[in-house]
Amino acid sequence: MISPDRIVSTTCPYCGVGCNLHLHIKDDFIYRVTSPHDAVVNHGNLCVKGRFGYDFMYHPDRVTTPLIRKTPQQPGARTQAFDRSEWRAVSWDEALDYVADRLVEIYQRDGSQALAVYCCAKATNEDNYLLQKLFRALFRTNNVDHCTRLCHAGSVVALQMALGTSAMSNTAAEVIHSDCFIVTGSNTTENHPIIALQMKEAVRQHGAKLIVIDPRRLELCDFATLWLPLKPGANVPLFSAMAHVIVKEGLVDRAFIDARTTGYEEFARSLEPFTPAYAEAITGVDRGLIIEAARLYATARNGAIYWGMGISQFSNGTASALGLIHLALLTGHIGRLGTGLNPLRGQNNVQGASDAGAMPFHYPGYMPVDDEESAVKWEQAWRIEPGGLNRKRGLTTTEILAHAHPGGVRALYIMGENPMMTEPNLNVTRQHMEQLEFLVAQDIFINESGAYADVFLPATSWAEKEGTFTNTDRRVQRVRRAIAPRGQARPDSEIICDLARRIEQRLGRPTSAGWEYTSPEDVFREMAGVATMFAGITYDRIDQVGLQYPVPDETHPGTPFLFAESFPSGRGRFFPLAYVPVAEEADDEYPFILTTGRLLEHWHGGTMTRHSQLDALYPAPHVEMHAIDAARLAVKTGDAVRVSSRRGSVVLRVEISAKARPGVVFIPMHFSEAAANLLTIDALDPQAKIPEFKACAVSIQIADPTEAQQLSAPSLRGRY
Ligand SMILES: Nc1nc2c(c(=O)[nH]1)N[C@H]1C(S)=C(S)[C@@H](COP(=O)(O)OP(=O)(O)OC[C@H]3O[C@@H](n4cnc5c(=O)[nH]c(N)nc54)[C@H](O)[C@@H]3O)O[C@H]1N2
Ligand SMILES: Nc1nc2c(c(=O)[nH]1)N[C@H]1C(S)=C(S)[C@@H](COP(=O)(O)OP(=O)(O)OC[C@H]3O[C@@H](n4cnc5c(=O)[nH]c(N)nc54)[C@H](O)[C@@H]3O)O[C@H]1N2
Ligand code: SF4
Ligand SMILES: [Mo]
Repeated sequence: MISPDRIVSTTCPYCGVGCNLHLHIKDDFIYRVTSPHDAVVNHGNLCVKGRFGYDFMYHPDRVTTPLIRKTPQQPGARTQAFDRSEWRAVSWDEALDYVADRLVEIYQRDGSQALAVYCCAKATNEDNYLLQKLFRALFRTNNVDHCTRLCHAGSVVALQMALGTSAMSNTAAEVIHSDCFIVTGSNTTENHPIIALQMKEAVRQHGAKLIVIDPRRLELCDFATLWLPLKPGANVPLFSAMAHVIVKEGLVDRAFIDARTTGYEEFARSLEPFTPAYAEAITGVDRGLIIEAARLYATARNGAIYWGMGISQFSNGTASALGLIHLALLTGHIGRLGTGLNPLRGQNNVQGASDAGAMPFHYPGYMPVDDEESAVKWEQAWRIEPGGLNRKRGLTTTEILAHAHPGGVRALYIMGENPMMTEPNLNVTRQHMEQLEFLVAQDIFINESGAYADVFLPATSWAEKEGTFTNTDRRVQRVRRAIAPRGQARPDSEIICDLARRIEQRLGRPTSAGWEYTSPEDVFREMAGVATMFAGITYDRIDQVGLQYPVPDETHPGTPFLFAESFPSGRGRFFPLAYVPVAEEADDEYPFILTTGRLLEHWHGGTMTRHSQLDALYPAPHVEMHAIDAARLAVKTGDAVRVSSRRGSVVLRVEISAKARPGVVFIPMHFSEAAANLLTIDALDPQAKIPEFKACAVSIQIADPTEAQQLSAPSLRGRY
């Protein structure tokens, strides 16, 4: 048994649950990860990623020196370079001077709109705050966004419309205080595993009733009272039919509706067509189940709703989320312990990156960029001349690449994202990437997007830097430097400040915005000085246990659940909804619906987990399908097939799965050798601009023997 030199307490770098990790260190090397039993969020439990997924930082492919491409890249003829021989190792000075020169040149030639930045939901609040500040304060652009656009954008817009705020209303662990809860569009067991444990405990120990609404037969269905297997994309008619039943059977909370909401009468009238029979015809869910689910949730003492990507990642994602919000407003299941509207946030710090202003429509603290008073506050904080900040909303991630053409976006700065794996319709995304004039990647690895870059800036991983992450419960928690940075890698915040000073010098505005910080805490203090929801949070106060914002002052204990008295918008608002089908339905040519998503062992584009020992647990992609479909195609588990959509095609092996339903196949998004996003459609939700990752039409053929030979040997996990 090794005895550690030290044990460092920090927060998991993978998902939004935000588990507390203890990193065991010997000779400046992390050899083991555990979690203490008194950890507030996870009570000592960790999933396989938290426990074993940290080792990517030691992988030989990790880049720890700044790099510049040997062959200068031209717009239209940009190529991918993964091989280190195509790059030149350079000093930090050379790399940062080069980046500053090129960005300033493009800014002075083409103006603010020619620059854009992708921030990073893996990086800290402080990192994201600084990067959005750099682009807003120096380049005067709001073309600032991050992967939240591909994630809960539909939920965020819907919650803003209905309640005036967008974070999870309650703490996930409060599920043990619910007597009925709905889990919909969330494969919680694989994607928020520790919250799934708490959900199962709520069912087993506390007798709560679980309603799962999901096209796939998820592991949570084993614990559910009801499972409603709907057709992908049919959320609106299903939730509206539940609302219809609640209204018709008089199960509404009339006192709550009168006191706390607006628009009920018109909304109730709009539900007329959404009868259970109509919903059954569209969703494929038995009307009896719809009625039962509505009654169970409405008559609960404390009902809660948890949801994920199966709600938001549709061209009707905003309407889908509104459909859920209506259920809570009708029944008053909000504003109390064990109730609430809970969009489970995905990345370790997607909540924090959004809070810190890494979005095109608002500054840190959700202060709108087009609101004069907000802009003035940040001009003062950043010591910028009055009227200096851009009042125009910026482009979203999905729009930034689409604007990569002369006269549009010319330079893109990507801190820790991977659009060439994670945006829809990759063949088109690739054409956009090729059109950029200048591309910077700041990451740990050269991922599929960084491979297109002109410059690579090596960042440290989460274990080599200080800062904070904000989990799905709005809990701001500490991240600590446990080991020295590998090679010349530097924390994101240091890279950004060093670059900002060089840009300021070139723009002739020396130190106006202030880029000299003594520590990440200093950065947090600056943000909390204006973004008042953090005003009472100090590093001292969150040294042991994080605090849930809003924390308005230093004596405030934090806010486990929101809306006890009112909503930020005053009254909660109902919005009559129409059913808009998915952009591409199955037909004779493309007879299957493809839905995409995640596996327990892997993370998004795979950059971290495929450089980790986790890869051995699930080394190759599969397309999951129902036994009936497999029989129809005359394939069995392990056979190689070609899956094609109107946009692209991939070759991978079949897995006949008990989770699948006939006509709907599932491909995980993690594997570059069969990238799901070569197939997906780039239809967007008109309000939230989120792509329709969860449904498109595909055909499936048995692969050529030569194609099949190129695949790695069949390997199956078969546990969930
Ligand atoms: N292991 C692992 N964990 C992760 C991640 C990861 O990459 N790997 N990523 C993190 C991130 S950023 C996020 S956002 C979360 C995402 O976590 P989830 O939201 O659980 O993500 P998905 O796997 O995309 O699954 C969404 C579910 O939606 C269902 N679905 C599809 N269509 C519909 C529909 O029309 N209606 C309904 N109601 N459901 C539908 C799918 O069957 C699936 O079960 O996970 C986080 N956790
Ligand atoms: N088909 C399909 N596509 C999807 C989805 C889907 O369900 N289906 N889901 C969407 C969703 S919900 C999301 S959130 C997006 C995720 O999309 P992305 O954010 O683009 O994906 P990741 O693979 O998580 O990229 C994270 C990158 O950050 C790097 N990194 C890690 N830590 C640090 C750090 O501290 N500093 C820096 N600088 N870099 C770091 C990693 O090496 C990696 O390259 O994908 C979306 N795409
Ligand atoms: S549940 Fe999420 S935060 Fe917890 S160990 Fe797993 S990946 Fe990390
Ligand atoms: Mo996400």
